[in-house]
Amino acid sequence: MSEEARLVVVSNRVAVPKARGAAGAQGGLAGALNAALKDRSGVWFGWSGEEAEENSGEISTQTTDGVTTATIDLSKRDVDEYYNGYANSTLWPLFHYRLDLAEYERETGKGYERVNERFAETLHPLIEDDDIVWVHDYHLIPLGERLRSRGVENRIGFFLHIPWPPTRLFVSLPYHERLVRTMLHYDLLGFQTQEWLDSFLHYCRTELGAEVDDATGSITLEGRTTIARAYPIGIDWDHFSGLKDTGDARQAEQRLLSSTRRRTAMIGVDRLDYSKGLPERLDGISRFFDRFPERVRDLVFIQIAPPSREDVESYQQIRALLEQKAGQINGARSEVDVVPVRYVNRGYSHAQLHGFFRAAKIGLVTPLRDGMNLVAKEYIAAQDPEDPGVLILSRFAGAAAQMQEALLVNPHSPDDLSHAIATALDMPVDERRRRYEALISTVRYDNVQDWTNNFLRDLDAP
Ligand code: ADQ
Repeated sequence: MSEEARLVVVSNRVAVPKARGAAGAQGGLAGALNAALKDRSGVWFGWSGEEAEENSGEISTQTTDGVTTATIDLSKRDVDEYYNGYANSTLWPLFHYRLDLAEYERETGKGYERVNERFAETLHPLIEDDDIVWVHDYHLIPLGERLRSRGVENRIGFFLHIPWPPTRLFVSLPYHERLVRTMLHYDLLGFQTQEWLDSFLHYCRTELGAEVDDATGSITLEGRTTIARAYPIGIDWDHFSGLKDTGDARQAEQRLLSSTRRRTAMIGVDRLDYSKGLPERLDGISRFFDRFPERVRDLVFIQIAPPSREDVESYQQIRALLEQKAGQINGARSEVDVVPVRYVNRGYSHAQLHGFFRAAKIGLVTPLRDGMNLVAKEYIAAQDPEDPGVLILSRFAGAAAQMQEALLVNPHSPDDLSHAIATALDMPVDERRRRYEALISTVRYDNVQDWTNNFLRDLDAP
């Protein structure tokens, strides 16, 4: 592989590779990127996650197993404006169709541009002539253009992990045109699904007047051509399915089974984020128990949701709302020996999640909007092929395009959710197996290694 170009990956945060022998211990995306970086003796550049008194310009590097990570600290102001501000209070809600939550502040927009400029300035000297550069996600949209302005002519690709909103929503962003024009400095743009790609191409055609070829994804504006394509991300199948035989997975499975006894466990696993549809999910469960009060003895719902982005106000609100709704269901429906909803505010390892998924005969993945959603794929990967559970999946998750054999629902409709839960609870094993077999093949073969290889193949050779 040595004749391949060296790879430089850039993302907001960097997953420092585990020491030799423990490489399998890290999850999906980080593991796949590290594998690609290792093949190509690459560098992974990003924010350390630390706040410094002031920007020193210092890069901290570490090389493990042939992969070099290079990180910088950010000042408190940078973190507030770039990360909590523009990335997570403007772009994230807007790209998840939540205009009601999107904040448009001049200062945070400037902070976003300033940090992207700093990334470019610090990264530039690390890039060698033949390297290819792969930039990730909404935090770093303008980075490619910033590098170009410093004379970087290498091939640079960008992958967006979240949805791209319809043009009519996107134009509510001040300076939307400026942001998209920066994207046309990349050689290759990757989106999770055809739907997000179509929205992006529509914007380029109608708002920028670019020449767009839908068949090839080529976008030409002012003499520059960029290719945009859909690359649906998958899970690290070998790693995740291999967790089945670990002590942690077995223990977690037993723990859940013994605590639910004859009741069917239904599970949700999400970061605590308003895009994941958690309050709406609880409304659906509440509707189910209103309709079938006696089934409180058949079903227990376990929601695992560790807090995220706690410095952003909308994230504090969602947490309070969820606690309130879980409390209401339990207050109305509990018996001395039965509590219908268990809400766990912490994260677990992938091995433990594997065990919980396998013990739960229903997986509830109901985001209001999601770029892809890997939990849906992990849930399927963890099932027992002889006695698989049923996946209830939001039609608004990117994953729904590939996972049509799940029970697809509208996550905004309590009736739809309640009906799907009843269907899943009573689904005969033959039908469960039939759906599982269709789903497992996409989860297994459209995996994260495939995704990395497809993107890098197109970035390597136009
Ligand atoms: P996320 O919004 O973080 O990612 P998702 O794809 O569902 O969403 O999860 C990523 C990983 O986090 C999964 O491996 C999952 O197991 C883990 N995780 C989630 N909740 C957890 C919990 N409670 N405890 C422990 N681990 C948990 C963004 C986009 C997605 C896209 C991914 C990858 O929003 O749409 O699928 O990037 O591109």
